[in-house]
Amino acid sequence: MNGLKRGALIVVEGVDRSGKSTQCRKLVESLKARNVNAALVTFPDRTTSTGGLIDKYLKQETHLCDEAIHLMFTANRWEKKAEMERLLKQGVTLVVDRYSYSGIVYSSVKKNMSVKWCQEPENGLLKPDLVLLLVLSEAEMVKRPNYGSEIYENREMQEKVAQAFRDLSEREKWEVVSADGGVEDVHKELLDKVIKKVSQVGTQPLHTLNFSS
Ligand code: T5A
Ligand code: NA
Repeated sequence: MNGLKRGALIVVEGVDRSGKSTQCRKLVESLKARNVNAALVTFPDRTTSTGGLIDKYLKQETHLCDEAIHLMFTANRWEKKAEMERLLKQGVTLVVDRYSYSGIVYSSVKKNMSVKWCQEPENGLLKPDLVLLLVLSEAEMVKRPNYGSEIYENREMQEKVAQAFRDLSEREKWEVVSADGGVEDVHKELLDKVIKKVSQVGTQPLHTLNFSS
């Protein structure tokens, strides 16, 4: 490296309606207000060619078999890898709304695909410096605006996803943050962790994901 400090790759994960998009937007705003160069990245990115197909699948306007949609979500991340790497190396901190972990968790709870099979195509994508898991309690989950009509927006699926995220967070030692508080309380907790990480990454090299089991 040329001594230029790179940006941090920050990922926010959690079940549907845990407040990820709200929090990611606020994190970018607060970082910018502190003169930290930051940008928002969202997965799935519904604006790309694979994203258009994913959007139709989620809205149940088209059908794809489980394996095919899994690979579409992964391809949607691969499409953005080069741009993300370029921005990080230019010193831009990326706040990422869902990433490979959503890909692995939502697909593998369907049971017909093993975790190992789901992980494989994610290997080689950029490895986050920090993963923040938003955890929503049962009591709070029922208070959030109703699920919409997208394909995974049902209680049974979300409970399986919540459990899979909890298991993964223990194994990978993520930062777990309660999503039950008000928007500002959750934001403050996340921002503290993000600012600490941004100041730590400095000139550290970027790594890639390497799931092995
Ligand atoms: N998926 C995704 C895969 O299967 N594989 C993959 O690889 C990827 C990347 C769409 C689906 O795709 C699946 C997972 C999903 O099922 P999406 O586009 O991220 O993924 O989903 P969205 O519908 O856009 O977002 P979510 O449903 O996940 O919601 P968020 O972003 O967690 O929540 P947010 O911020 O939009 O807030 C939801 C509501 O709650 C309120 C908000 O105002 C909003 O109304 N709210 C709060 N209310 C009270 N207290 C708080 N603290 C609140 N924070 C937010
Ligand atoms: Na969202």
